Amino acid sequence: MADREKPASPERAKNASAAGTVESVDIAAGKITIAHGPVEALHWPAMTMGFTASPELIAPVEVGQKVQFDFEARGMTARITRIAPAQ
Ligand SMILES: [Cu+2]
Repeated sequence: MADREKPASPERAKNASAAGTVESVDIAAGKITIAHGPVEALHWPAMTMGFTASPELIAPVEVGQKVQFDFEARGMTARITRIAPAQ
């Protein structure tokens, strides 16, 4: 993701949805890496990036799985709030 200067005040969380393929998942650490498509709501291009998520949320997720997910982005940090296999 592009480098940006750290804002003086915390950025507001923005909610968005995306679809992608799971590249790696670390349930214990609550981290998942997804190669996702463009996120128009945030003006993000397609990319591979790490997200945080509760271990319970990502426990059923498997590497290589195609998923659809919702997340909350705060600057460069994004936390998944819902994730499900892509239909
Ligand atoms: Cu991204």
